[in-house]
Amino acid sequence: MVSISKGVLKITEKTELFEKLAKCVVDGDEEGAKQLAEEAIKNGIDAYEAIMQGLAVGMNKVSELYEKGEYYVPEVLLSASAMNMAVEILKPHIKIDKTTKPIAVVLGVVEGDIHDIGKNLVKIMLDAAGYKVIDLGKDVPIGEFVKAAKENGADVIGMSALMTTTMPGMKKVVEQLVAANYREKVKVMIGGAPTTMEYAETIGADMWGKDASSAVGIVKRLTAH
Ligand code: B1M
Repeated sequence: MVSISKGVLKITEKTELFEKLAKCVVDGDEEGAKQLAEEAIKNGIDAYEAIMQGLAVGMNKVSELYEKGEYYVPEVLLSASAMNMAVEILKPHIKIDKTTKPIAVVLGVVEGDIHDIGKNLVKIMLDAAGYKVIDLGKDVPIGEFVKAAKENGADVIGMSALMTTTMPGMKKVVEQLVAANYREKVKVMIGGAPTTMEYAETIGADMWGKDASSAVGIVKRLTAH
């Protein structure tokens, strides 16, 4: 655990704090992550910077370890929980421009699919970045995406699928958007282990997200005017 005095930190101390935040996520250290998030606030560190340069860096490392087979689902869940707890402390301190309408993202796992670990990470990252996330959860009926997008005036629909058998649900959502004359009003981002950019293009989605961190940059690009 770091011990940091109150006040403005030097760049090296700030870097050290970010590295420790990242390590807490990798280690699934919930208490450590919470304590460091509080230290960051006390020391006037920008909350969004602490999330992106600390917590998110740790989560990306966790994804790498999972892909290499060095981490399993329980470790990923613990890391996500550590990240989530720290985000909850940092989130109220994120500087958001309240004069403009927040960008709204409807997010969910497509029908027939209950794998929501990745989607929840995407939610954490989008939340942290200040987007308004309408989380439809998992196993979301196809029609719910279009309905929720219309009801909330969403800028982006984000869909996740983890099975080759449920991926076609994403195509159906895009088809429903076209049928409802709503395709021009909303951007579509997809993600999940079996999906690819090529698949996104095939089904008429706008973008594919490799991981939770890249989802933030994608929403930013898709909604830039
Ligand atoms: Co299941 N499962 N599972 N499973 N499961 C897979 C997906 C599978 C590949 C395992 C295998 O056979 N090797 C296989 C699917 C095969 C196929 O494609 N057809 C499979 C199967 C078959 C099943 C069941 C059918 C098993 C059964 O009951 N016979 C059943 C399905 C039930 C259903 O959905 N209807 C089932 C059940 C389960 C559990 C409940 C036990 C559990 C899910 C718990 C939960 O999610 N709450 C589970 C798990 C954990 C897995 C594996 C092991 C791990 C998935 C995961 O969480 N990855 C998985 C095997 C594997 O992937 N190696 C497997 C970690 C997560 C962080 O990664 O979700 O890819 P991921 O998300 C990443 C990126 O993809 C990206 O960001 C995330 C973070 O960086 N991303 C986005 C994700 N969504 C995004 C959206 C975006 C942008 C980026 O924009 C919108």
